[in-house]
Amino acid sequence: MPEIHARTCHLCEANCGVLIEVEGREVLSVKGNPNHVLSEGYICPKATALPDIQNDPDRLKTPLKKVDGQWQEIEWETAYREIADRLVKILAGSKRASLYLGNPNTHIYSTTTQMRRFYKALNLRGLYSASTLDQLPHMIMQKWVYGHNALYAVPDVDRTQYMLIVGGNPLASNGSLWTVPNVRKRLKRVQARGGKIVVIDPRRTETAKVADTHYFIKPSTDTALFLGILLALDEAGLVKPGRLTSMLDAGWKSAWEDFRHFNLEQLSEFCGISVSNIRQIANDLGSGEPTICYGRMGVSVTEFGTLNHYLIAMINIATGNLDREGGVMFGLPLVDPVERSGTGSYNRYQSRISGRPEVLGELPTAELAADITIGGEGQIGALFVFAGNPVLSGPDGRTLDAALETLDLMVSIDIYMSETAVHADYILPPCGPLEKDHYPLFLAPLAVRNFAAYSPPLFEMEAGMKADWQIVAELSNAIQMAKGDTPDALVPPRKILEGMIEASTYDLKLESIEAEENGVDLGPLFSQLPDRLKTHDQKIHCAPELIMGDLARFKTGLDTRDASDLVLIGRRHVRSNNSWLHNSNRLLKGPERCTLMIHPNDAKARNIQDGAMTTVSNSVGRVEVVAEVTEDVMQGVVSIPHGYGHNRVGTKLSIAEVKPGVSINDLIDAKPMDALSGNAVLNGVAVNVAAVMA
Ligand SMILES: Nc1nc2c(c(=O)[nH]1)N[C@H]1C(S)=C(S)[C@@H](COP(=O)(O)OP(=O)(O)OC[C@H]3O[C@@H](n4cnc5c(=O)[nH]c(N)nc54)[C@H](O)[C@@H]3O)O[C@H]1N2
Ligand SMILES: Nc1nc2c(c(=O)[nH]1)N[C@H]1C(S)=C(S)[C@@H](COP(=O)(O)OP(=O)(O)OC[C@H]3O[C@@H](n4cnc5c(=O)[nH]c(N)nc54)[C@H](O)[C@@H]3O)O[C@H]1N2
Ligand code: SF4
Ligand SMILES: [Mo]
Repeated sequence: MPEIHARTCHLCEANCGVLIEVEGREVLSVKGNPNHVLSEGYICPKATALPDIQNDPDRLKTPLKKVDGQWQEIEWETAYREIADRLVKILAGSKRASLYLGNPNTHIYSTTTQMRRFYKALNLRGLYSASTLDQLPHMIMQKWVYGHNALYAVPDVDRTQYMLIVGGNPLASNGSLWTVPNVRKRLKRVQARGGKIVVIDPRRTETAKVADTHYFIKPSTDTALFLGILLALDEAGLVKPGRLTSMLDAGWKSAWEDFRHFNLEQLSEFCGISVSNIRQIANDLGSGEPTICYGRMGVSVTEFGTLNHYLIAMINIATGNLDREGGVMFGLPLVDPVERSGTGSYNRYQSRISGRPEVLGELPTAELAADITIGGEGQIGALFVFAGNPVLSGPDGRTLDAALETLDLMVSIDIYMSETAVHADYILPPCGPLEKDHYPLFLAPLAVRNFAAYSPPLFEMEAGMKADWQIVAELSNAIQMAKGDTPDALVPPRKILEGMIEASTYDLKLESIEAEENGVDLGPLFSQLPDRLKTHDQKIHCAPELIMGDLARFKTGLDTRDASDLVLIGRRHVRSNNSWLHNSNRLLKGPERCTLMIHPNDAKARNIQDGAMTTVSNSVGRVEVVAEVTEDVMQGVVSIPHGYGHNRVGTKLSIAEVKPGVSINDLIDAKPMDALSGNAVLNGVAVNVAAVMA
């Protein structure tokens, strides 16, 4: 008899409620759960791929060991022991072990509960992760301004009257650092109550198309726009922090002195948005009604990512919209990272490669290849990659490809023989997505409403398989034993989660949350300042020294920068998920998605027809990709989605290989970074584009 199971989709930050109809182990259908407290029936096409991942014949089911270039199956215990022995020998020399954590870790709460054990086993100093390809600028800004790296100000879209979206495309991404299922409906509701949505993006994105206004912006120039908005607010007498005033430190005054050194006309020219349009945006943001300024990937993965997020925070403060209903607000999740963990470290040690400070325990992923290949004390000899695919997702993937081959030991914990895993000596594959439990540990703090939801595993694990957390815990223990240490006792993740929930300020238990198939609504976001601030004086720090230093650096660049001919940006599509959801027929069907979007004028100047093959090249690399001539991308800008390039030798992704596409990251230089966070610069890269002669 078919049965319907309610659970949460763990594939992205939205955490939609899904209803999965099964008969035995067969999935008959996946539908949105209309009664879910957050998603109200919404799902995106990716949810329907959950069974495709679960049943994918390419998904790895047994631990593998590479012997003379050939993969052999190996028992778990043997794999653990061999890895541990090899690692201990490496650690006894001058080389170190390192770890790269990929994006899916954000969605696997259970492994988080075992991570400390893993770090200890590896003697880890400096983690590499997808965070330095993504949100580290937000986090370090939050530490410096609000006093804790996890104090994310979430757009309270359900009660706002105006939202400025800069460098984010939630209609494709389903929201980021913003758990907001069915964002389309929520944005439409803003418009239905007379509010406005404005998008700033070098591409007329899916979100731009539903917005009231869209402005093109020259890539990597948003800092100028944000400064321009601040100046225009000042000029119009709209700087009104209101009740926040008493929470602002002395830096508020000095920051404004720095802002006023800029010139609105020059800023406008730099970013390509007219002075009158900047004034209009400022007037709307400062109207006194609840408004939001929100920025995401497009303003994070640039040279001034941290500065950009600081300026966004200053705009929301200047208009009185931080900690205000309908503005941007801090969540109060059931399990609260702000209360549970330290505020975050900075500069405890430096990168061996560049001398850059460690940021929140992270080293820049853009330096990973160099850390493997450049000799000297502390060179990486052993690398563990956990749910990550940096060969496709990090800058200059070809160089990393080559670097991984030189490691003394590489271990990949992954469900697929990916472009990265293919370089490993051992692959340890965890169980399928429907065989594990889910709790939105990292996502609930980012949600538009405080909520909790727990999904138990839908299926029992297949014989011989293990969950991610088990692999991490057991491997760590084997390493500790090989070192001659006694491993710590193993506490299962569920038990740890129960403890975390019991320690929370809410009067709830895991069992009662589990019993609520539609999730538990913990109410709308509410005002929490100044209590929630974690700065030593409980004030908002408005002029952190390092950020103000970077503002000065931006000023110097503003006067000297010259524009390049064509610059490359990335994009996301609602049917893909970074580099790893291309092995589902259901998601892959439809037109070719890995195309070079190019404006008609730029195409014409190069004799490029729609659908023709082009070469895109620069000093880093060269790819051949089909042109999609479209006015949706601004003149001077071309766009290739990231996560493609599934034609590397030795991978096992038979569906993805049919439409391999090319990797945008083969064109991205690993050297430029956000000076403050070490975040990679993934957009705004100069390229040459030419037609391929038939
Ligand atoms: N040019 C450019 N590059 C980008 C971006 C961009 O916008 N432009 N975006 C960046 C961003 S925001 C991010 S987050 C990164 C992502 O970068 P990564 O995290 O390095 O890459 P993913 O593509 O998410 O790869 C995830 C891997 O985890 C595996 N996996 C999936 N589920 C599980 C699981 O349950 N357990 C285990 N063990 N493995 C699993 C998949 O098979 C895949 O190999 O990419 C970044 N790269
Ligand atoms: N379907 C799908 N959903 C996803 C993912 C996915 O791969 N596919 N990935 C998930 C992950 S890991 C993340 S981090 C989020 C990201 O979520 P978002 O940030 O919402 O997604 P992006 O599509 O990267 O949006 C970045 C936008 O910035 C624009 N942009 C590029 N350069 C600039 C610039 O210089 N200035 C401005 N103003 N804009 C610029 C791009 O054109 C793009 O529209 O999405 C998540 N959700
Ligand atoms: S938006 Fe799509 S991928 Fe994200 S949680 Fe919802 S159904 Fe899953
Ligand atoms: Mo991301």
